[in-house]
Amino acid sequence: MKVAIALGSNLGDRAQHLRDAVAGMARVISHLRVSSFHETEPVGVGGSQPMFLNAAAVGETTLSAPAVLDVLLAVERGFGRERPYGGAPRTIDLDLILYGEAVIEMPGLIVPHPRFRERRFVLEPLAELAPDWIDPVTGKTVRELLG
Ligand code: PH2
Ligand code: MG
Ligand code: MG
Repeated sequence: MKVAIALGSNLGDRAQHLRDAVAGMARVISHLRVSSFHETEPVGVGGSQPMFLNAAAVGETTLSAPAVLDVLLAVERGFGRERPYGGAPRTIDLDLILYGEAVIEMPGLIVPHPRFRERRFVLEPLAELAPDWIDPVTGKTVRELLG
């Protein structure tokens, strides 16, 4: 199955964190392609936070969506990611955005990611890689969602 992942970091050596996360994901996601890195203002996290470096990655996997999520969380833990509170600055955040054109709702996992349509920091890098991927919920392509 084709998968799309959003990457974000706003703590420490952000570019290195993105590169290391790509290397970690490449062990279970083949044909991995990575967007350019986008420096973005923090969105919706309140207070003052460092700027983010965001990217997107797409590839192929034989894993189920929950198994992909487990890998993403394991890679995050490998960076010593802590979650002191929601929206806290993070060394790395890996979000599963799209899993083919599947719609999945289960405890702890909603795909497509419920907020990706409003997030330019996800759509812009993703559009570099997969502008024609159709969001199964709205029927719009990534390019159309970007507007
Ligand atoms: N991630 C969030 C909330 N806000 N803002 C930017 N610019 N980039 C992010 O990756 C990001 C965010 C929740 O994970
Ligand atoms: Mg996130
Ligand atoms: Mg996350």
